[in-house]
Amino acid sequence: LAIGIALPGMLILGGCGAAKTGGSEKGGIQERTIKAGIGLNEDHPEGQGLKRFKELVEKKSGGKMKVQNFYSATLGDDQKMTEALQGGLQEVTIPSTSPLVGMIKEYGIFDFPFVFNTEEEAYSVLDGKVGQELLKKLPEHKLVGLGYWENGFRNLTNSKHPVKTADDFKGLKIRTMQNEVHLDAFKKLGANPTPMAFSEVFTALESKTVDGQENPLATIKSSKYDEVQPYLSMTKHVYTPFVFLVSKQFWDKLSKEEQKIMRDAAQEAGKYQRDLNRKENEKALEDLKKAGMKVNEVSDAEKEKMKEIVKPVTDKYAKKFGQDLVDEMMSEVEKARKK
Ligand code: KDG
Repeated sequence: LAIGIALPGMLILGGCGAAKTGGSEKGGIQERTIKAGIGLNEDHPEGQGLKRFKELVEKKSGGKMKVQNFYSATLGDDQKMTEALQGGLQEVTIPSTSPLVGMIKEYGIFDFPFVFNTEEEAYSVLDGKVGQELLKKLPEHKLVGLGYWENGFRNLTNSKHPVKTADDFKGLKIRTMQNEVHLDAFKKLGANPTPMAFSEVFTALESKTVDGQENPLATIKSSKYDEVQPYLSMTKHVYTPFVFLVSKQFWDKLSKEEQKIMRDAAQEAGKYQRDLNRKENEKALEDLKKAGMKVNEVSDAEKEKMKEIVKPVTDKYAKKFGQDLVDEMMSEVEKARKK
């Protein structure tokens, strides 16, 4: 009788993506529900990419694997969702790598300012040896990484004045991600950085708790920061990626076939997401200008100055994260530059 009672319960759990029976030995495709959450909204290229992921998984599995998408941090911020994956309470999230640095310090190399000039340079590092080596560090933290999507080059917005020179950062209260490299770099520039979860940023800008924030154009537009931030400065100071994470507890229950469906869908949707993101960044610039934001470029000479000012920060963290890894990243960038 006990078994008779336990079995239906287990089947229901299986449907929630938490099958207790080792699906990996069984092979085939089972009924699964995959809860996927992100911090950005549905309009953002990340939201559109997640939609594509859902369509692909459902199609490839003949409708057996269902993906439920949650946007705008309704399941929590990047850190909270990552913890939910580790605890087996959520199956998928696609955070910035920056807030993961407390867990895997090496991810901090992607927070170094002014490393990449183009998206292609970033792709060559992320999809090459360095990026793949870092994905291998995830399973010991109960996570599986299926590749990198694009957040992109970050630009500064604020409510005080245009930022054209390194000096213009002085005294600005800037929201940053929860990441020590970002914090130290902005401090070096004379700004007053405040770490904060993404979901709190709009309100903090609106209430003037902070003067500014920095994010890629697609985020500035989709999060409507133009309504509360008059100045947009094209600092392009850092490229930050997204990493596609799956709960290892969930992953280990999947059959090889199911794992392949997830992997292929994350990669296909990721390619679509990166293309869309680049297009959206271009379009967003025009839209933000039309919406009345005062946009200024930052000269290469000023960017060089900013890079020089933050060099002690990158030198310090290169030692902490591993000089060899940083050198490998830089040599990959050099190679991509010659192509
Ligand atoms: O979905 C991702 C977002 O939660 C976040 O990572 C966006 O770049 C971001 C930020 O500034 O927090």
